[in-house]
Amino acid sequence: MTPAMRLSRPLTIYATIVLCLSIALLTLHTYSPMASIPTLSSHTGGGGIPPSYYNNDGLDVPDANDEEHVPDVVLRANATLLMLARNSEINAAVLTVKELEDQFNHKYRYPWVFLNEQFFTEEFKQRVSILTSGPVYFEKIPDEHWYQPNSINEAVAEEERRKMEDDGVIYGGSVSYRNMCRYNSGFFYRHPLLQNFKYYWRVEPGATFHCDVNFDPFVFMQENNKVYGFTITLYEFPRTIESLWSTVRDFTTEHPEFVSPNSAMDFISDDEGESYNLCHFWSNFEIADMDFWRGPAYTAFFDYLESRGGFYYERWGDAPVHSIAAALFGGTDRIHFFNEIGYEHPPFTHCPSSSELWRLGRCTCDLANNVDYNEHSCFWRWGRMSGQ
Ligand SMILES: Nc1nc2c(ncn2[C@@H]2O[C@H](COP(=O)(O)OP(=O)(O)OP(=O)(O)O)[C@@H](O)[C@H]2O)c(=O)[nH]1
Ligand SMILES: [Mg+2]
Repeated sequence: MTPAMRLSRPLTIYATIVLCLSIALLTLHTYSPMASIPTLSSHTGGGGIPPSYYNNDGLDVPDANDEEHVPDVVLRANATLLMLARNSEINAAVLTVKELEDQFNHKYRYPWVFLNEQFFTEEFKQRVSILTSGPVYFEKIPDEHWYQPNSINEAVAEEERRKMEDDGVIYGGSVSYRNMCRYNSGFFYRHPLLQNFKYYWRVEPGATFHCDVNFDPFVFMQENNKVYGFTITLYEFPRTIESLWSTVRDFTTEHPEFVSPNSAMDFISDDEGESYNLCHFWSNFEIADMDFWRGPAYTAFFDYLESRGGFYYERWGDAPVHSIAAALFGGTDRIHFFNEIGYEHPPFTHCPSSSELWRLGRCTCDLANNVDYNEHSCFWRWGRMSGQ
């Protein structure tokens, strides 16, 4: 061995160790979701969930049969998961419940509330109850909250349904769909059981959750004073809401005091309120504050809408009704886009727009299949306004 070789040997060993360590670190970064949490904020763009909200100290998964092992989980927000469903939707319901339990709720164990205008069957209750990690309630909706009120002239309503059906409007001829839209607009949060809760996450049978949710969205809502959270934005069918915007304008003219100085008017109107651009948050996913719906602005607003009868004479949906109210009375700062939550309600999917979030959430959606950036979505308006 030459002196030069003797000198270079420790250097070679040192270089090899550094190389191996680098490869190990790179591999760890690539395959361990938790490894990237501290750097998350730099990858999520403006307005994402800050790293401090993530449950990154390992998941303390409860075993339903192990009474002694009570995981260190604290219910930190007054919130519930909420599903309106028919007994006939049991197969779709259990798939969605299991998915959300596996991806989110087994770590947080929030209650579930199931609502139905009929009594839930024993089969429904049993098949759902084996999946849930927290308390579960199966509630019948009071009749007076669900069915078409006597104030509606049924002959007029029937004629309008017939015309809408002739025009090929989806659910145009359906009374039960209208009951559902009106219920979701103005009644669910009045259910006696829901008086105990402030926040809810609306979940529909058949919806798909594509990513692990390793943070508590309710705590995020609470700590950031948010009233409404969404994942997907779309355009409404104009034929279903022909007089909704003029009704909104009449209401805000009578009650300017309810309109937030920071209103999200630019999301719902392209001409400063003259007309509605049909944009709405797709309400089959909602994480929201029921005290906002119970508050003076929305209560007066819903009563006003109800007095015009448009839930039955037209086919006003809860999505535009909630969205317009959140935009005008809540305002931009109180509405949150949950980019992290991969969500699908056929035919549309929201997949997190950053590959970092997609990897962290172990998402099953295709990054390239994201409704946010196609022509069906209003998201660009939200992005422009909110910086998200
Ligand atoms: N109990 C009950 N739930 C209903 C009724 N109609 C709709 N729902 C529920 O209300 C929610 C919305 O109804 P959907 O039929 O999914 O309406 P949609 O999402 O606008 O339409 P789709 O594109 O067909 O899904 C779902 O959670 C349904 O389970 C009903 O008559 N009774
Ligand atoms: Mg649906």
